Parts: sequence; C-alpha cells; structure tokens
Amino acid sequence: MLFDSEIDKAVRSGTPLTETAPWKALEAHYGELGAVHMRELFSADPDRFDRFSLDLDGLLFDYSKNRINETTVALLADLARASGVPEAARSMFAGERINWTEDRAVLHVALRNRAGSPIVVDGEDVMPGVNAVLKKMKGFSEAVRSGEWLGFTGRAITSVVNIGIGGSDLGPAMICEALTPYCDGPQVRFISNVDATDFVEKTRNLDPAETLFVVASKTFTTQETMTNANTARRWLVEALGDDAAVARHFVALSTNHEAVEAFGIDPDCIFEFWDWVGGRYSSWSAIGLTVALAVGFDRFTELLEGAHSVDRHFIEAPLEENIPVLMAMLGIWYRNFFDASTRAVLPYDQYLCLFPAFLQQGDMESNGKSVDREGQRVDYQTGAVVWGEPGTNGQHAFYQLIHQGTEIVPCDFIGVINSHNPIGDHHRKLIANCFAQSEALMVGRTATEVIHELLIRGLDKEEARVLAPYKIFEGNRPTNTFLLDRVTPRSLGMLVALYEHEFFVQGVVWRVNSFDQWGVELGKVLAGKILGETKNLVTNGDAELSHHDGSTRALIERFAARQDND
Ligand code: G6Q
Repeated sequence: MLFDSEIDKAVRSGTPLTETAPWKALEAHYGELGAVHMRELFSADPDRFDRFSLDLDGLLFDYSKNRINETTVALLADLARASGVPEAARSMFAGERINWTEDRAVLHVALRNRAGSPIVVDGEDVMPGVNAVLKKMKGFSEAVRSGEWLGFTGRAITSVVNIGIGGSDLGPAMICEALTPYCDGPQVRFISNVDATDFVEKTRNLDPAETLFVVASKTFTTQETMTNANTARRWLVEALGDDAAVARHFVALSTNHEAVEAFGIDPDCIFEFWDWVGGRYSSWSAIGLTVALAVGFDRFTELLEGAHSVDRHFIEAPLEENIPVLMAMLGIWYRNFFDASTRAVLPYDQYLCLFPAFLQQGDMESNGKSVDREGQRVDYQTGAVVWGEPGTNGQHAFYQLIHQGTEIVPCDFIGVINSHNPIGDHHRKLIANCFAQSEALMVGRTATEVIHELLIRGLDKEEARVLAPYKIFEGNRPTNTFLLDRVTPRSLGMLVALYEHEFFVQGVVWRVNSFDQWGVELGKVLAGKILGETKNLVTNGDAELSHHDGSTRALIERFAARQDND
C-alpha cells in the first residue's frame, strides 16, 4: 500500500504530524539547540567540516554551516524514516502512481535511467519507449546540427526558437544558458510570454528560411504557447510564401498527437513523452530537444548521466549520508522549527544565472500546497518562497537583509572551482566573495569586535557605543555550499537532480502531493474566461461582468474603454 508509514498510520488514527514522536523530538531538540551559535559549534569541534560534508562524484556538499549537531541529523533522519521516505522513493522509481490527485506515476527518473533496467507502468516496461524517443532526438539533432536537415528553401538551420512556458521553458532555457560554453550548434532562443513583445524581440533579426521552431507543450493547449506558435507560423508562412514550409520549420514536443497534427506539424516531427512526466521535471524528456540541438546529443546524454548518478545515490545512500535527503530535511528544520519563510539560492557562476528562477518553479510549484494525503488542510508550514540571483550582484542588493534582517533566510551557495573564462583574477575574486559571505553569515560580528574596531578608527567611547548596535551582525545564519569542479553537462545534471529529490522528500514529509499543480490549472481557466468577456466588451460594447468582484470588473471595463490597438 502506498504511503503507509508510521506517520501515515498515526495521522490516519487522529494524531497530527506535529504531535508525532519524531516531530516532537525535533521540537524539544530545537529548544536546546535553537539558541546555540554556530561559532561555538565550530570551535568545539575541529572535525565539523568532515562530519557535515559529503562528496558525490566530485560534487562537494558542505552543510557544516547549519544550526545542527549530530543529534539534529539523527532526529531529522528519524523523521524522514518515520515518514516513509525510503519506501516512497522506491515507489516512485518503481512507477507506482504516487501522484494521487492525477492518478499518475512520476517517472522523470526513467528518462535518465542509464542502467538498462526495466521500469514497469501498468504492466508495460516504459524503457523501450524512452530509448526510442532518445534515439529519434539524437537522429534529428544531429541532422539539424550537421546541416543535413534543410529548411523549406534548401538552407540549413542556424537558429532554433523554443516556444513553451513553465516546465516547457524554464528547464531547457536554464540548461542552455548554463551550458553556453558547450553550445556549438544553431543559436537558440526561448519565447515563453504571451506578451507579443517576447515574440517580436526574440525573432528580431532571424532569417525565417534558417529558423526552426520547437513547440514545446505537454498538453498542446496552453494559451501562451499556442498563441506564440500560431504567430510563429504566420511569421514563417508570410516570409516563405507557402503553408508547406511549416513541415520543415516546426517540430513539436508533446503528449497530445491529435492537437499537434491539427496544428499542421508533420507527425514524423513529433517527439513524444508521457503523462508520467511532470512539466517541471521534463527537461530530461523530449522537452530537452532544444538542449540537444544547442550542445549536441552526446552532451545531452552526459546531462542524463549526471542525473542518473544522483538517482542511484538517492535510492541507495543511507538517510544520514544522502545529499537530497539532508537538503530536504535541513529545509524542514528551518521552515518548521525556525519559521524561515523563504530560502535563497545564490549561484556564483554567471552561467547559472537562470538557476534560481528554475528552482523557484521546481520547489514552489511542487510544495506550495496546503492539503495533505487525507484531503485535510495542514496545520504546519510547507514550501518556502525561493528566490535568488547570481553572486556577486546580490551582495550589493539584497544580502543586507540576509545578514541583518529580522528573519533567517537559509541560503544555498553554489560555487565553481574552475571557470570557463579564466581571465586574470576574476574567478579567484568571485570565489573569495562566495566563501566570505557564507563565513560572515555564520560568524557574524559581536559587539566587542565592533566597538574595538570603532575605537581603532578613532571614535571615542560614547560615539562607538551609539554606533555599535547598527554594526553588529548576529551571525548564526545557516548556509549550504555546493562546490562543483566546473559547470559541465554532467555536473549540471547532478545539481538539478539533487534539487528534484529534495522537493520530493519534503513533499513526502509534509504529506503533500509534489506532483500536481492545480493552482496553475485554475489560472489557465480564469484567463480564458476574462479573455472572452474583454473581447465581447470591445467588439459589442457589452459583456456579462456582474459575477466579478468590483475591482476585477472595473479593471476589465477600464481596459476595454481605453485600449486603442485592437
Ligand atoms: C509544470 C507545470 C506547468 C507547465 C506549463 C506548460 O510542472 O505543469 O509549468 O509546464 O503550464 O504546460 P504545457 O507543457 O502543457 O504547455
């Protein structure tokens, strides 16, 4: 039976999660450790780094600058165990329908299963299908990159435009940006917003005869994507003068064959995936075609291999040495016991500039939920707000709040040892900043240190006393640091998979479904309704708006009355 852990049983028999023994033990432990400063923990234990860091295939995870000791890790592991994390993980890998509100399996791990082992859903091994699509992606990406695939007028493709949104955009866009040094195929651009400005700016200076549109949409019904795809088709056909051009300039990545064919895309140019691939987990599927076009299929394969090595680690490593489990449980430690409502992701590598936005979707769409497995509203906090920007820019903007604000903001620093652009001492400076920030956040600056410094600077005792409170840093602000040797397809695949499993573990412990997204669905429906009403108002001067609240009605009316470009 799915989700039948010790905690599931307790909750079903009326004990809330927060009253279970593992939760209570953490609460008591928080009472003892909550006020302890990490400075003390470091000075009491010279081996703290060794104790609280792990290396996975060259990727270092340093979690020593957290407000934890060995008891904390043991208690967090107890909670994960009592919540059934290992069993839930095995259910996911075995293709069970763990997405219970949509009655679907969750199998992004099958997409990067390099072990050749079967994964069975509804009595059928999905791996032959997965491998067939990978083979097709290989063939197509190689044909485009080599110039063998020709556009309608006989010219080779030099630009690829991915049209998609949400999970059909953020992953491939982030990966292409992160792997820029490996991009040796056609240039790639991404159109996502229904705002025509996105289309206009991204197609500016493109030659239609050399442009391939990759329409990425699992459902092939998403308003933004279909609007952009239709505009792209008009743009292309107007330029090339023939509807038949569509067949050489459009491919689709979708589960919805019928809709793709109705759009006019050649069935041979459909790269399929399956309902057990969630949008925000889909970069490993056909949705990664744009990545393969940009960096080549071999590097796309390395990305999958990196993720696969994390999958093995996740399923095999004991909870106490399991990086995604530790990431997740530390997140729970801060979210539920320290009341931290946000978390920051801070990559110190320009190529990872889209990583925070990508994680924002992964985490917030997965665990921004408030109803548990029993259909009950939870009475504890779940997913935190995720935000971040690449270092060092953030240091001159929002780090102030992380250092001296009223709330703890747990941070993930992502550092890279070797730059793809080793010029002068840029990289050493970049990394010095990364290390300095996590150290400063941990150590802080005491009143004694501040006053001493002010006196040395020549202030008198009274002046120093008045200024000191503003210059004190409490420190004790928790951070993780990931250190990669270099941003490569493999290390990037590892990093993404680590976070994916982090979301999963948190969802299991919080008892929410990390794999549905009803909030997104609601937005899709409501926008369609208002679109119709606005159109009626503009064209007929009349629309039934009385069911809207006063604010929404007034906004619709003002828009209809004042817009001049319909
Ligand atoms: C992701 C969500 C959502 C989805 C987009 C695009 O997990 O489901 O972000 O990816 O709404 O959906 P389509 O791929 O169906 O166009």
